[in-house]
Amino acid sequence: APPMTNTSQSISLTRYLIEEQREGRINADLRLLIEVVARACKTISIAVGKGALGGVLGDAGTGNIQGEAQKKLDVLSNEILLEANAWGGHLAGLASEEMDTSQPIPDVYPRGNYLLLFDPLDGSSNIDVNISVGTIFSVLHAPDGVVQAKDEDFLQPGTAQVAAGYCTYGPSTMLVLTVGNGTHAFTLDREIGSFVLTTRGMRIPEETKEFAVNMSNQRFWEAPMQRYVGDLLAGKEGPRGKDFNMRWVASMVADVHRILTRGGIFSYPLDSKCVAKGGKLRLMYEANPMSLLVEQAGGAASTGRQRMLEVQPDGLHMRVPVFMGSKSEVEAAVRYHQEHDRLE
Ligand code: P6P
Repeated sequence: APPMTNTSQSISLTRYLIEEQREGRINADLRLLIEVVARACKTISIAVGKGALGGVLGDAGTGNIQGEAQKKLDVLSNEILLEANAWGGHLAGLASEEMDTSQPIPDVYPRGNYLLLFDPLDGSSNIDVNISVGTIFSVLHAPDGVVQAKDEDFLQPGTAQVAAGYCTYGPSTMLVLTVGNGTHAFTLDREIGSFVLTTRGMRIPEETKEFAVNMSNQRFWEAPMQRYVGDLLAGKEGPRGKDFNMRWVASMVADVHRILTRGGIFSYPLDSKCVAKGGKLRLMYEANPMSLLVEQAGGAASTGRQRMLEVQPDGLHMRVPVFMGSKSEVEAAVRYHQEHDRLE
């Protein structure tokens, strides 16, 4: 790739996507779909950035299928993404964390053969305390001949994703994207209003000394997770032979972005509070898109017992345990689970 010497050399998201299309990795429809999602993320970024001045903080007074109270910005972000993608002409259906079932494309609009899934504003409990939140999205092909998708058309494993990405609304607004040819980061240039390529080919270091987990759940974890984290905390004198640091933003996009940038392992394991539901985080529009981004950056992603991208979904809102990040650390965490299961 040409060196980015100055802004006249900078590569916009549009130019990056045109280059991918020219090399035959994506078609015009998928390019358009990604551009529409990116534009919606810019609108969400502006709304999120207004904070208390935008009159959109606080609860919406409604709940979603997860039984979670919705923030006004959850609902607003969901509406922005629905509106932006309904008329685009490249979709056979849409699914969102905020909606019980997938949404058909209104009859007045043309159809395409892509399916878009998203978590419009993940980590929204952090909104009211001004901590980074993000939008996560995943793109699948609709099954052949399907022009009005039903829920079951979305139930494809993560390996079937043709694109995945997130937008993190932090000190800067960044779009991180893969179309299956590496993971790349774009930073929003607010003056010209476009995403500029700032890291081509993100790589997660194979080793790490940093783990991300909500430690307050420790007494609820299953045995292999107790042992794994206990050994991390034992540090240099323990079986891992090195000291570890911990970070937990409680905003998956912020935690995973840090890990894509400097390494680490993110985990939201099974615990006795969420085991009945299969885990806390959702497969289709959280774990799968993040897992594709992480694998494309040389990392690994697992449920603790299975490669995340090979999980066969049984529902739009299916939950899974999550381990993702530095390859050798994820493999270590998986080994604790495998040893436990072998002895059981
Ligand atoms: P906890 C946010 O609600 C979220 O879905 C993820 O973004 C985040 O990683 C996790 O839940 C935080 O969960 O139990 O620590 O609040």
